[in-house]
Amino acid sequence: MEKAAIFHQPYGAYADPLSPYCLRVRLRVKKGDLTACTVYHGDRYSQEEDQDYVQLQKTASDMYFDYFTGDLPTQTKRIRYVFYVQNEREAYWYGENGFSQDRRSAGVFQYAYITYSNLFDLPEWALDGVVYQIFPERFANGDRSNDPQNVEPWTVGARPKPDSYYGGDLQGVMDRLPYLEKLGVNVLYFTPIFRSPSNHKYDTTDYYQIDPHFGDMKTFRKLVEKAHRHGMRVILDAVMNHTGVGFFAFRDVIDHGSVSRYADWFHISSFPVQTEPRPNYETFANDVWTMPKLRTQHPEVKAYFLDVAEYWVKEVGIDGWRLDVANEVEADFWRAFRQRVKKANPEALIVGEVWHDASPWLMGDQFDSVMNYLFRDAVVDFFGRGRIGAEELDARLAHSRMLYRTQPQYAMFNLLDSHDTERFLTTCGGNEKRMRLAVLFQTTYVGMPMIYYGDEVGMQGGSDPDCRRPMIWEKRRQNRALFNFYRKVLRIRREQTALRRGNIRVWVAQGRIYGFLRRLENDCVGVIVNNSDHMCEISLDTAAFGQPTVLVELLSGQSVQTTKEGRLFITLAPYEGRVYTAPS
Ligand code: ARE
Ligand code: CA
Repeated sequence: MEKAAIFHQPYGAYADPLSPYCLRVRLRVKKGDLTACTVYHGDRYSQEEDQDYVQLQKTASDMYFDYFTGDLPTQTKRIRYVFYVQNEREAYWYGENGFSQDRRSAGVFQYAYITYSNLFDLPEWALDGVVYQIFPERFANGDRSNDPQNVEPWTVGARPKPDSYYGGDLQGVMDRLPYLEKLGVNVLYFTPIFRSPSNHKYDTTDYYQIDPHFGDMKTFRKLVEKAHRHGMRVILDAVMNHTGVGFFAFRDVIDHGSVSRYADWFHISSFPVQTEPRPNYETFANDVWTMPKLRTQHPEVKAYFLDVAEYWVKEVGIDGWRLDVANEVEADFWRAFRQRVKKANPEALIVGEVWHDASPWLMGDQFDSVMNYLFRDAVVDFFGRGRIGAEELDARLAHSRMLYRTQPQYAMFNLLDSHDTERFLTTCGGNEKRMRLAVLFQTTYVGMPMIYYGDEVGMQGGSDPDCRRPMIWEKRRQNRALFNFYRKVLRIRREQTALRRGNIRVWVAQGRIYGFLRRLENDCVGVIVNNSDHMCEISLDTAAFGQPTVLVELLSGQSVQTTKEGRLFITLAPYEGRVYTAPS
């Protein structure tokens, strides 16, 4: 047995209370090494040796490891436990002292008490969320009277430059709510809408004002109210890592230098403030002088921005925040942010922008979710560029899920692309079949699918700013077949609870064929994709479906027979995907 590969810790993703009376534990072991893993558990004050046990199941594997998972029931919320790990040759107890053939010497892991704050308080609605990302300057122009000067023509051929304007606004979004409803999304994520001099508005001047090019407070309140009436939630972008140079506090420092009462709201190395040849203050990224970085550990800065966060949730009624550059801001700031926002509205959702392993922020005390770029990277490599096979796709996805506790996995913003990346169809070299397969995958996987505006009608574009072209509204220029495909897969997601709330297990990962099962109690949905340009025949096990004699394919509506041995034989066309479930 490869003891060095065996890992557990009694917190975080490895000991995750799902309720006060259930602790989900996870054990990581060398791939293929263990034949069984059992956990003996009991109340940590009990005098007797614990006789209750749970058999763990292998629930995921990545390149090097298998992950075993099981749920330990508890009546007292106070748990101690020890693993019993076995392979063909050996068996050991594994506790906090390490491995031993003697149970007592191995020691026990302790989850002292499942407190209220140990629980992950994810709002229930997130489980059913389908997100649509709107870059307001480019989505729809509903009010010409607020257009910036020199707007460029809103055409299919438009190619935005970093400083282009097209005139999109909030009225435009409001007018298009029926379109969004028809598509089947129910969460709108807006990139910044507060007053700012740029087209993207990540350099905020005033956190309490809607940018006049987008509308005013009245329009926004109306939009929120209407969105809610259409069953849609509204999430705004919280840019609290930095401000714009026009923000009142930074202006004050420019005007008054070191004696400004806001001088230590920023990271300024010398006075007076200068922007040339290089800014003498910290900024977002490399010397982006228009974005001075905030000192979020400063009590006044903290107080100011927590008020902002609360105001939009409590007074205006938004449903959550997406946090810009979230991994460069003080964790204590985000902890306080969570408390203020959840107090104002316990149903609010907090989504960080973290492009990498986000586990420190997803322990339950900071964010509910992140923009899932690890998902995107894997999907780009498999579907988009064909750089990896199904086994590696499965390993990368499993690895990224295993970084996190259970609940945040269900609230991930699973994106194919965003306003910061090349568009996915462009990544696919314009090959719509590959894009559709990726969309099918995205909308059946664990977590919230996030659609970047325009992807659903076949928009293309390279990286920023080309990915921010004005939305195509002319019907004959839209890819309506793709739009209808999105509607269909989103409808399937709505109709199959297992796709939203079920667990996930690999079904097949071989060559360019990838299949997985989503299971919720007795419901099971199986998804399979052929990400290759040739026909593939495959035989699949149907045990997870309860071995029915017939399965229904949900994209075509056709039924298929399974064999007496409980197998399903199918032939997949190039780039074909299927979704199976047992008839109800
Ligand atoms: C502008 C130009 C760009 C130029 C950039 C830098 O348009 O072409 O490269 O300036 O000079 C906003 C605007 C951008 C603007 C930027 C600066 O939307 O158009 O770019 O401000 O003025 C990292 C961060 C991540 C960040 C991305 C962009 O970690 O937080 O970079 N994303 C957010 C928003 C952006 C926004 C800002 C932050 C600033 O979503 O839209 O930009 O408020 C790797 C790294 C990641 C990195 C990622 C992308 O994977 O690991 O950390 O993200 O690449 O670079
Ligand atoms: Ca306008």
